[in-house]
Amino acid sequence: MFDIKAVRKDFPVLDRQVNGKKLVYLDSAATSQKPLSVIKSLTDYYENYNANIHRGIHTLSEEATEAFEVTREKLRQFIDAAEVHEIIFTKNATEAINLVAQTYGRQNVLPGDEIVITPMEHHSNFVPWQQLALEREAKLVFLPLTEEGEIDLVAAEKLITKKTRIVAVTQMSNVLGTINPINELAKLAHNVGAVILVDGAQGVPHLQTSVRELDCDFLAFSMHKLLGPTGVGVLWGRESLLNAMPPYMTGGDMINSVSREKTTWNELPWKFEAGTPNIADVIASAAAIDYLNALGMDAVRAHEIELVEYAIKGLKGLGDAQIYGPHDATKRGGVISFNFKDVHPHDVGQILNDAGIAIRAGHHCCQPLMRDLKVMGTARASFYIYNTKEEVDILLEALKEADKVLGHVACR
Ligand code: 7TS
Repeated sequence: MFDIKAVRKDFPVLDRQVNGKKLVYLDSAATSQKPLSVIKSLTDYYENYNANIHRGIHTLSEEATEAFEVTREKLRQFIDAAEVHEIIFTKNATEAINLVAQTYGRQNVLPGDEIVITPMEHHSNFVPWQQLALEREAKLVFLPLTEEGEIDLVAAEKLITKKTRIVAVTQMSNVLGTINPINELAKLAHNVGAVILVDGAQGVPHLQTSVRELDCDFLAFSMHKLLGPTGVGVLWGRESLLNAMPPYMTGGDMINSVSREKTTWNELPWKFEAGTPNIADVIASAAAIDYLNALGMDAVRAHEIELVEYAIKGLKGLGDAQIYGPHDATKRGGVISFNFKDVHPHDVGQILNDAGIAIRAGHHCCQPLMRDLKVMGTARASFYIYNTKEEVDILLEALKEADKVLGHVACR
């Protein structure tokens, strides 16, 4: 475990007040807060070596290029990829998934083929596959969930068939918190000759992730959810697959040679990085990875389990809260979606905001799942390394108040 007081000191925003109360930030699943080292890395780049990369032969450009590529190598190690050129920078997880759908997907999915997803996917790992299926006259197949909000593996075995080309699944649900059995799904996909894309937007920030152990084919995530700046997404893919895929966007940097008649593509990873990338934010992402490595991902996970266990117990103690997803903290990540019967989650969110508590309320970009759960939305508290049990207590106290304000009658 780590020293939580020392961790909190590294996040300046945690000192601020909201509505006259000390901020309790419980919305890290939307975006995490950033430590000083990340913020300083950004200003250091702009103050000392701002230059475009991969082109100039001047010192500033060389320094920026080196720092940019250092992040790529750190990411390779962080997710245990075999090759550094398998790491592609995008602007977010959404773009990384779209890249695969529009290149690998278009190339490999034919009429009558099937794309397998789950009902718990974020729209980012849902709409691109739905649109691809419509375009290719392919079928979108949904793996059913159990009552507890876990993927039904027995059903999955029957639904992943020779017709399946792609299985696209989240590593961790941003609503239910469920941690999915990627390894088992990868086996099922590979047994029928399909590939598996893992949406790691929620998983990678919280779980020690090895693409070799998961045995997946693509992994997509966003740095802004793991202490990094906004505007940096990561796509990891197997070298052989990336090499066989056409480019996603064309233009500068991604070419090898251009003539009036013809263009040839640059090698990996640059084939997929057209134009000037998000240099500053990629460079500062290295500080985010260093920060998590220093804490240790095992400790990050242990801290999260402790908080989730504590919060679920507390929420159950309130009596009126319906909690979605598995209740066992070891089977889920640090997001807890809940509802007070009949009370609109936005009202819960508003009252909590008055108490300085930031949660998210709504459909969480998972409208099909909301329909399955038969709710219009949920309130969602999500935790990260800087959250404490005291903050969970503040949340629980504020919910008790909300219960009074919103009327007990509505909650029964
Ligand atoms: N996949 C999952 C599982 C997510 O939770 C999110 C963002 C994304 C993909 C998309 O990430 P982006 O960086 O490309 O936007 N999830 C949320 C959320 O739960 N609240 O705000 C954003």
